[in-house]
Amino acid sequence: MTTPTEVTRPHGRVRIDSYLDGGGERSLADDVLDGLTRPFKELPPKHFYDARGAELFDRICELPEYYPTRTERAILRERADEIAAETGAAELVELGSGTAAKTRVLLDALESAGTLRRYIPLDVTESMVRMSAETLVREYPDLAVHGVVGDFERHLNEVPEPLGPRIVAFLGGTIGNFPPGSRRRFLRQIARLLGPEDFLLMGTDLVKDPGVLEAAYDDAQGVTAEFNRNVLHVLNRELDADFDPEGFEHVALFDERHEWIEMRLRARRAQTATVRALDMTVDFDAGEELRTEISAKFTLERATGDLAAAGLELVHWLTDADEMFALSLSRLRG
Ligand code: SAH
Ligand code: AVI
Repeated sequence: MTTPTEVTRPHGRVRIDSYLDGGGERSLADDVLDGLTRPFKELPPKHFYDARGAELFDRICELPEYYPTRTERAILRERADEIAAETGAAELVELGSGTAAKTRVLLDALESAGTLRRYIPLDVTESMVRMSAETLVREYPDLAVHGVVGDFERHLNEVPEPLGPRIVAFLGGTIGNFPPGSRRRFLRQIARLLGPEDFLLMGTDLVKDPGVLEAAYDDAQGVTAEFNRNVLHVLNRELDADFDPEGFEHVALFDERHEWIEMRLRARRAQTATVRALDMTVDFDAGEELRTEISAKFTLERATGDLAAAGLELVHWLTDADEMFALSLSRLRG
């Protein structure tokens, strides 16, 4: 474990450890240097989520076309008591917790089961960790919240030692945003947070009709397009760059061979952006694309294979009646 750059205790039952100062910008700079100098330009999706990006993501979750959030919430509502009984969890660690909206369903079930003691949200968006911590201690009078502001690819070691049996929740299908090689590596790191009594509860979006998938990532109101372009606003602000977000078109395509959605930004015309903080320029030909996200879709076989590669075995596969989305409950292979 390393020392947090900042520890705050805004309330007797809340502690927030922050690990991002400086490191966040460094990693953005590294990702720009690495991803925008290649023939096929690419940026990792974690840079979408500044305060505006987090707000846009929340709006995406409410869109009629974006079925994952409401479907996962419905599965949780139906199965949370069973999950609470099976796990007997005293704490819930949540990776990429965001507003923790769906988390309440799990917290309610664990509270009713009488086992809940602590919630540990980990997210790169500091405002989200603080806001959800402060709201949740008001809503749950016996709950302690230990928030971690950090990058789950770099700061999983900073998750505090367990107080008792735990569930590590990784909801929303965010596991699909990892490229395939690093997805299994990341699952192995998550497995290190688990002891023999602990469980991973992971949300995975499922393979389905490409039309349904593409609509979910290219909504009629253009909210996802704005979310996609937000990464350019982040670069402009954080690295003193001058990308023209409106000079790029939002593209969302289902790649049937890889079974993933790709989001890209396509240059509407030839253009050059300057990234002053890195003393570099980035040229785009007309029609050139920058890949900003993949969102892999799963089958039971794919999820089981990924979990097995991380030393985890499936305990329950929980889906909705239409098999749009699945939650897997897994544990260390005995
Ligand atoms: N779990 C919520 C939010 C999903 S959106 C839900 O199911 O609705 C993805 C979340 O992961 C965002 O809150 C984003 O800020 C966070 N995130 C993305 N990349 C991250 C990273 N590398 N480290 C920590 N959090 C990250
Ligand atoms: C966070 N993640 C699971 C979302 C997804 O569906 O891949 C991010 C998102 N991108 C566009 N819309 C939503």
